[in-house]
Amino acid sequence: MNDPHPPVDHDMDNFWMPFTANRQFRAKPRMLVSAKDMHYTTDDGRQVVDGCAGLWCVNAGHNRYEIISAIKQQLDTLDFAPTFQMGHPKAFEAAKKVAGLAPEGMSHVFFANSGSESVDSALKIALAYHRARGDGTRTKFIGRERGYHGVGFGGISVGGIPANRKVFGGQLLPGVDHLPHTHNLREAAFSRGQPKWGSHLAEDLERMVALHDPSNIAAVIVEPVAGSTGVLPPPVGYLEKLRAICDKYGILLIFDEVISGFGRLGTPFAAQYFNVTPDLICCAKGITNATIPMGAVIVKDHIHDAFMNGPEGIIELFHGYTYSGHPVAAAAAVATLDLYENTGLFESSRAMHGYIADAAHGLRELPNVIDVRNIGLIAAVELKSRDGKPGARAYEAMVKCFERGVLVRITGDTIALSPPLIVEQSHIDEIFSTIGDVLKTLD
Ligand code: PXG
Repeated sequence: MNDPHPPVDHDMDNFWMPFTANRQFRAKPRMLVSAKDMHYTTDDGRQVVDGCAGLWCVNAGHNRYEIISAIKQQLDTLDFAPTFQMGHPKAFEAAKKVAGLAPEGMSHVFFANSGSESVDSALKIALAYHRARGDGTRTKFIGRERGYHGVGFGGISVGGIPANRKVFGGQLLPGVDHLPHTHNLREAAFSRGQPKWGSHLAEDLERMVALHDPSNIAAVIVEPVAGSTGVLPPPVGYLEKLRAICDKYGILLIFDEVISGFGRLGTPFAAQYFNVTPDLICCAKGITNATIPMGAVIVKDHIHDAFMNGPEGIIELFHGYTYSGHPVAAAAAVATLDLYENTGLFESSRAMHGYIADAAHGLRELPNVIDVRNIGLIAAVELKSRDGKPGARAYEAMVKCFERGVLVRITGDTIALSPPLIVEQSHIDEIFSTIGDVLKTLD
């Protein structure tokens, strides 16, 4: 028998941890050694309820037997096969499953290995599409302030995170402009679900079209719900306006659904929840329940078809990754999407939407709480920043919650919750009562 809690080697010099205060972490590590369903187990044997589905990715909960066994079986059958000028059945099966969840008319799937790669792939497909149609001057991208689209140079260019621009700004893509973000505490604090204020901000796209000329703009990319930069549900009518303006000027609309995809809002994609269909969808994370890295771009049929007009012997899209459609990731995706479907997970998770909203908004009177936001199975509590120390209060809250057995994510001074879709009322009670208790202890 494997020891479920083997001793952890605390010699931690070699792993340069991503998006982490490495020295602070090494001084006081938080180690997770196993997981099942809604819980992690720590190296000191404590159970921690997962309030954020890992990193917004373990949508069906941890270590689901159906997915793990499909991965093991695939490894015993075909460990790797190229998908450049060769094929293997699982990649085609996985693409069909993903397309089956996508909005009508989006039935072509390009595989990558992460959200960041899916974003770069989508941006490249947008450029290549316009070029294939003889519209090659359309090269500019419009992103949005506070957008997060991963960490590739394409993604940080269209993204709107000041820290990225501070450090890497010298070498971002040149032809990019940004819509204003939609966060406004004065107008929309404590909105339940979509804020009523703010749809007019989409009209800024008209100003950009006038400035750059539509003949130069390839695509607009937004997260339908911004996650990483603080949980920002779109104002009522906002996405519809973006769609209409893009249609008017022949601009492609890309939804980055890396966190909103695969049931986070109770529908397969946010596109269906908001009833706004983009031209391309970027996704990752929940596509394999995070067991094996995978990302994808789902493409509208007419966009895919525009590539298929040249001579049959040409490579239509000069792009791809060694591991695009990797057999093990593809097997994980097929098993994951089957599990979502067979258990009716997206539908059943909707029963928790109101409950998590109530629990989150129940914290509004606590000290330092300046906003509460929610949509689907996402909730956020924004705290007032300490003078001169942005992020410090939320960091302390995160550490204290972890010590009390609840894992939360923080971004700036916002605590973000995005539990696995199997979450039950008792977990939500535990998560929010712990956050509430912790907030009362913070100065
Ligand atoms: N787009 C969006 C919208 C994302 O949220 C990415 C792209 C990049 O995905 P990869 O797989 O390359 O990391 C993301 C990633 C958080 C958090 O706590 C969010 C992400 C990653 C890590 C933490 O908000 N989103």
